[in-house]
Amino acid sequence: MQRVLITGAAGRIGRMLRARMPRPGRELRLLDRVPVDEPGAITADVADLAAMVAACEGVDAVVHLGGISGEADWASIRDANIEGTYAVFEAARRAGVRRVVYASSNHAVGFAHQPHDPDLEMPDHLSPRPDTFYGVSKVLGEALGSLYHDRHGLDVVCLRIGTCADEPHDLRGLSTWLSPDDCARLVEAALATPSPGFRVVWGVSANTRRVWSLDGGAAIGYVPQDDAEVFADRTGPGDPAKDEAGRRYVGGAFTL
Ligand code: 15L
Repeated sequence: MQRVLITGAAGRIGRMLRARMPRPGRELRLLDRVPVDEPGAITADVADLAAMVAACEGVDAVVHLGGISGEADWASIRDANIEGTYAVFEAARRAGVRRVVYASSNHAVGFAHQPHDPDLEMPDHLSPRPDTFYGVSKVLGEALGSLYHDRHGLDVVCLRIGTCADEPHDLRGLSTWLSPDDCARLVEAALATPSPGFRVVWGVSANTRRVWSLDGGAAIGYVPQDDAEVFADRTGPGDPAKDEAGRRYVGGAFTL
């Protein structure tokens, strides 16, 4: 039996994965700070180390989605995302969990310039250039992953997720979209790939307008199937400042 703990199971991506990850021979252990309406689900704050150690008992891998998924004041980001991600890695170590798949974000590098030439793809592991306190928390989460790999031998795959939604909502999203099905494919690849060590991988679909590389994903066996271009007809220009930010920077409107 493979046991996978999903933190943030009640959130947007958590709900997408809960619908796509069940399979024979796998137990999904769901955790969120708000109750999840599933048998055996755990209600706990990811920053509660004792609760996280208990939740990690007997687990093979953690998919860590929990925390705040956008910009907020520093204290909130610190408590939920930084303390929470520390507690997840430390609990995984104490409980002997071998692998953590960490939902990082493109906002860890949000102020990186998008290439002018769409043939020049951006590599997976760009140096940190956060666009918000939220982005800073994702940089710190990746740094914790690197530390827990180097010092304690955990396998850690950090996914710099783009726009994970049922469909893109603006022009930037035609490039940055990660479909729910591709999100599940990416997480499955991160769970299945043998001995990944520490890696940072873009989370993006096979979008025609994509400028983020799929090489890191390919290296762990991720084969995206979806392309945001099918939504292009109904995705026109929006707020000009936001569209321009999306053309200019990885993080789009988060940089404004
Ligand atoms: C993220 O990291 C956010 O969680 C999500 O709400 C989107 O804003 C997404 O990035 C994006 O960049 O589109």
